[in-house]
Amino acid sequence: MKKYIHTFSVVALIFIFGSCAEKNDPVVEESLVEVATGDNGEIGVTIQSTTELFVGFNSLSINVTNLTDNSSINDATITIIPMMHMMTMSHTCPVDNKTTTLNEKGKYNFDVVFVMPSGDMGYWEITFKVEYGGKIQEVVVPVNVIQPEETKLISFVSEQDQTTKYFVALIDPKSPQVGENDLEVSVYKKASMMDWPAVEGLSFELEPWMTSMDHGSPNNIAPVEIGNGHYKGKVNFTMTGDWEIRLTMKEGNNLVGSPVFTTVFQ
Ligand SMILES: [Cu+2]
Repeated sequence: MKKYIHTFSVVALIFIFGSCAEKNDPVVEESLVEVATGDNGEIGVTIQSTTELFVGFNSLSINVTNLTDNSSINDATITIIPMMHMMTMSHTCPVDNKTTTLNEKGKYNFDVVFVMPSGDMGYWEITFKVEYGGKIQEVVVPVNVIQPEETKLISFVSEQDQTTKYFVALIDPKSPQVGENDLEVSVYKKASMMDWPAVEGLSFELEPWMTSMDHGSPNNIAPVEIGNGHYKGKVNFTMTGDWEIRLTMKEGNNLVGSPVFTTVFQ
């Protein structure tokens, strides 16, 4: 037992010092802001996120309240359906987990990839189906989705069939800096207006490029599949300024598309 404790503390120390040395990976928990609320007279739903909602990959934290006594409802199973209502039609968008229960942080979490901004073209609503106490309640919450300054979602038609529409969301880096940055993307395709499945089994090539100075960088790791249509790697920026994250996306040996994300940082 003593040996076990000793081993444990050494591992813990390595972990603590290891984290301090890793200056590109601040372990700061981002604070949440309220982005939308709605209720059906009986229960209320509050949506929080780290920023206002944008075209791209958004992590939503949901609180559900019983309006009769303002208590939190923590034992619900929640299903969401985001929907954009446009002039002549409606469509949904990719959701990583359509149904969830309370997580260990005391939140209901959903990862939603909005594919268009709110505006003249149409508006977004999220329908929450909240199942608890033996019944299902529905709450519709209107949400505003902005187009961010730097594009976080790229869509294109497959090079293979010239028909299938793919969507690649840039999840990380969120705030790029000089040196090694986590790189994470998730990929979806539009099977129909109501069906936007994650795409698995892809492979990537990666080339960061500084266009203004016409050079790349060494020590990059192309994103590899981690499940659920997510792919993770490392991108190395050798200096501040403007960078392109050039990706080549393949299915087997076949090119699907070449999304390029651009970022500028100081
Ligand atoms: Cu739309």
